[in-house]
Amino acid sequence: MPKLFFALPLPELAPELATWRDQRPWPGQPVPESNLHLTLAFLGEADETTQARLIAAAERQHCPPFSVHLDQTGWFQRAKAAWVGPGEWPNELTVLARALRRHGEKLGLGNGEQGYRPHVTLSRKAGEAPGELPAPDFLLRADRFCLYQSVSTPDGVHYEPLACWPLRARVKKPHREELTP
Ligand code: 2AM
Repeated sequence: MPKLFFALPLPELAPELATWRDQRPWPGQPVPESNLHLTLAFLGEADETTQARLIAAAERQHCPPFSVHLDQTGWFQRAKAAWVGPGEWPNELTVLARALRRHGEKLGLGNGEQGYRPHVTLSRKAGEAPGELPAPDFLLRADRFCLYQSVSTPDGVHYEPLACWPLRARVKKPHREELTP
């Protein structure tokens, strides 16, 4: 069964992030540019029926577009992942990530973790944190999110989008009085 996760794609930022990382001492094995993403919710292995249910739930998900300032570096010691991420982030991101995690949990998916720390993993197998560096300064303009599957190949893992949805605010239904002339 494929491993799934929801994430923000980084079509404009991925090349900039990879160049930025490659221009300075950065620990670990670089994540290929085409694999860079900002995870919203990790789901894990899901069969086809569960996949279809996730897609149906994501289709009904509303969230206005938002921007995230990636201005920090960090390191997850246990996962050995070195990353860039925001010091502060908009509530929309927290709410979207939580909603997607809950869709997964209702289907028996997820890793049981409740906290959410947005980040873009730039390298894996990093034995140490990124050293003292000028702070990153990247603006992620999020206007869609995707359901990805991890595909293992002889060249390593690739992340393939199964489906993407635009970020759009819920359209407020007008009150009855507003409808009558
Ligand atoms: P990360 O790189 O943003 O940390 C696909 O495997 C993605 O899901 C990875 O890029 C990783 O996100 C995240 N992921 C993998 N295993 C995970 C786990 N056990 N718990 C949380 N996130 C995980």
